[in-house]
Order: sequence, then C-alpha cells, then structure tokens
Amino acid sequence: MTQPVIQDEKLKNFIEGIWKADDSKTYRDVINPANGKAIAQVPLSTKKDVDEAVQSARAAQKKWALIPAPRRAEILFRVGQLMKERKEKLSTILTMENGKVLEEARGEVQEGIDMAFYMAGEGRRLFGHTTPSELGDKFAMSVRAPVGVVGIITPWNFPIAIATWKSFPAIVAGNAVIWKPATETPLMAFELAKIFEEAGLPSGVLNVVFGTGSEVGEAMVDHDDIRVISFTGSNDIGRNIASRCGQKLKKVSLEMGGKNAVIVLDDADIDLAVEGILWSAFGTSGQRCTACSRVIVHERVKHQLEKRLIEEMENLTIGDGLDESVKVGPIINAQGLEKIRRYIQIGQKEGAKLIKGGYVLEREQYKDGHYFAPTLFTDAALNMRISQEEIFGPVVSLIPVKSFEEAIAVNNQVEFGLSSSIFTQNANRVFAAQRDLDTGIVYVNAGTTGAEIHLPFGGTKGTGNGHRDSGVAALDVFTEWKAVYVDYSGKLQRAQIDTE
Ligand code: UN1
Repeated sequence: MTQPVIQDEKLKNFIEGIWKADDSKTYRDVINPANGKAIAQVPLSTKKDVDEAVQSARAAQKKWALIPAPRRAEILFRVGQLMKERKEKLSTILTMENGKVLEEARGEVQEGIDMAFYMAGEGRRLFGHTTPSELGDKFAMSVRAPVGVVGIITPWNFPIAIATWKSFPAIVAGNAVIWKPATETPLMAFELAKIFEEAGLPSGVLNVVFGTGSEVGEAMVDHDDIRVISFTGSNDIGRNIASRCGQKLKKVSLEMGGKNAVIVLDDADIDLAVEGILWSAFGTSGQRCTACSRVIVHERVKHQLEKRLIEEMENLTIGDGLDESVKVGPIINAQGLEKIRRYIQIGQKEGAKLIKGGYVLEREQYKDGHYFAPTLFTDAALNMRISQEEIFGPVVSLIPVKSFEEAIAVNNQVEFGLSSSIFTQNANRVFAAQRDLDTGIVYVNAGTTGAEIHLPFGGTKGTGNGHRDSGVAALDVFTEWKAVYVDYSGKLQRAQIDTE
C-alpha cells in the first residue's frame, strides 16, 4: 500500500486566492478512520474568516459575472482535466480521510470529473427561453442571472462529489462561492481548491473556510451577503438552516438523508437482487444518503433471499480501504459507530430478528479503527425505529409483505423520500412502481445507489425542500430567472391594455 505524503500538515483557509497561514487558530486532527492515525490538521475558523471570505467573494463575483459563460466554463474544463490527471492521488487521499474503499473512492472522484465536463458544457448553454410577446414589435425572453455570493456546506461521506455538484454549477453560472467542507474530510477541499487555483480561477471566486458547523456554518447562514445556502447533511441541521434562511428570505437548498428500500417481488431475479442489495447496503459501509437500509420482500421469496444474503455476506472482506481486496471499509468515527450499535439494541428490543452481524469488530487488525460487521435483521415491522430512522451504517432490515401494493405502501410510509428500487421482471409493475414510489430517485432492477451526475439528485418529504443537486436542475439553485422585454416599436405599448 503506497500512501501519498500529505504535504501540508496544517491546512490553511483559501481566501481571495491566498492560502492563509494562521498560528493563532485552534486546530483539530484529521483522523484516518481505518487506523486512527492523524493525517493532517484542520483549522477551526471563526466568523471573522467568513466575513473576510465574503468580502473577497463579493468583489470577485462582480468581475466574474462579466466574463462570458463559455470562457468561465473553460476553467471548469481545465479543472476536470487536472482531476483526471490526479485521479489516483485524489482517490487515495479520499480513502485515507473518509475510509471508503479505493474502488469507491475512484468512483467518487470520477463523479466529480464527470460533473466538471458536464458543467463546462453548460457554459455554452445556460439556456433561457425566448417567447413571443403579446404585443407587436416587442421581444420577450428569460435569462439566467447569477445570484451573487453563495454558500455551500458539504458532508464527509462524499467530500468531493457533492462539492462538485454544488460549486461547479454555481461557478459556471457566474457566482462566487464560500465553501465549508466537513471537518472530518477537509483534504478533498484542499486538493480541489489547489486544482481551481492551477486552472486559473480568478482570486476570490472560490473561498474555502474550514471549521465547524456551529461556528463557520452558522456565520455563513446568517451572513446577509450570502444569498444562497446549499447544504447536504442531517435533517435536524437542515431544518435549522431552513428556518434561519427563511427569516432572511435567503434561498436554501437542502439534501438530508434517506431510509431507502429495495423491493424484491416474487418474480424477481433473486441473484441479481442479492447483488444489488449487497452493493447498495454495504458499499461505503452504508454511509451513503442513498444506501439501502430496508429490503421489502414478498413473503414467497423471503426465505430464499435471506439465505442467499447470509451466504454472500460471508464474502464481504472488511478492513482498510487502501487494501484492494477489502469490500467494506471503516465507519467514519466513534460517534458513528456508537449510533449504529445503539440501533442494533433498539432493533432487538423492538423484536426484529438479528440473523447476521450486529457487532463492532475488535480483533487486532481492527482495534485502532472503527469497524462494524455488515448486519441483517429480518421480520422487521414497518413501525419499528430500525425501519423508519436513518442509521448510516451497514445495517439492513428485511420487511416481509404479501403483495406489490403493500410493498409500495411500505416503501412510502417513511419520513424520507430519497431513493427506492424494485426488482421484478413484470413490465406492468415496473411502470406502476416508477409512478407510485414517492422518492426523488427510482431504480428498476438495480440497488438504491449510483446516481449519475447529469440527472437531478435529491428527494421528497423529509429528504429535502424541493431543490435538486447536480443535473441541469442544480442551475436553478444558483441562478435567478430574469424576464427581459425589448420594445422596438418606438411607441409606448401597454401590456394587457393595448390589445387591439
Ligand atoms: C450521498 O450519499 O449523499 O447515488 C451521495 C449515489 C452517489 C452519490 C451519493 N452517486 O449513491
């Protein structure tokens, strides 16, 4: 296992194009969750740093917005090329700070590369509409205008992909960005900011302020000159952000968790369903918003599915994600591990049957990291907490049902609405399911993870507030619609009045 040397032990904020060294700050260790070793130190910035970043962003944004979008896009294109050249290094650092296995880290970096080229293309579109005016000799159109300075707050579970879903559309649309990455995973932010710098992004268009949500995040949410907050994280924090932004009439885009299910009908290809469940439930150790944490199974195939899942779970090697033979990496930190352990107890108390896993791994090779055994509950009921609440770990609960209709109802009776999946070979059910599943993302004959960047990402109900990350829909978060009327009649024409 070759590990890249991480150059800057003490990370620095990136404000106005300058890496700001500051020894007076408090620093926190960045810990590799696979082995408990500190790999860097992240500064805990203050409101003052946010103010400074916003000031630099305001000035930079005015000039940036005047650069034609296709030119702005050329910088994103260069960012994509640099990410591609550095894919292996970025992926290795990502595995070291987040724990996800190298294959998945490469996938996440690829997601960012895809987003760069996709949004670079958007620089030559950014389409509005032209439409006939109701009056003669008058032209009407709608155009996208940048909002100004935007704030993005990103989570540790996809530290680079989610940052690209938010920052790339914001930048190509002519905004300046203040970015607060998660304190657990600041190295991806450091690497991406360096790439932007090398790609020639003007100073102040992207500013990175490291620190906690309660200090840096709150300062961003409350700052009058940040006109949009785009946040991915927990439901509690998202609600708090939404109400504070509401007070200030600030635009806010939220993406907050899921309780995603795979439905397995009695005509499903069971081997395929098993593969889909294993990948989407235990990949990233279940620490994806899109992770499968419920399997809604027709009672006729329940026994068969349980048996096959238990067999295959035996083959899930657990360990440090830098080891290419490992399939399931560590949990992000001790708190995350504790939360999962608590849910195992809750599930058992509620009467679900634990048939595989359910424990923290403590043997020699695991003792310095945070590892949890892939876990399977069966005979879970819809109203149990393990069937309703987000666990964010490698834990799946099987809920038996008697019909297709009941499966859809069980899927929909949760607070969240991010992703869902159905395994069936019946074409009528496929189409009925894609209509009736009430999530923002629906998969047929595939697990619940693996969204592609050119489609909208987000969910219904407790998952979000109606906005979407990635895809062309992301531009709606970072632009205002402007309606423009050009009257070339040479006389005053009054809409709705001079209609004859
Ligand atoms: C997340 O877990 O917040 O669809 C993002 C997926 C990935 C992104 C997940 N492309 O699973």
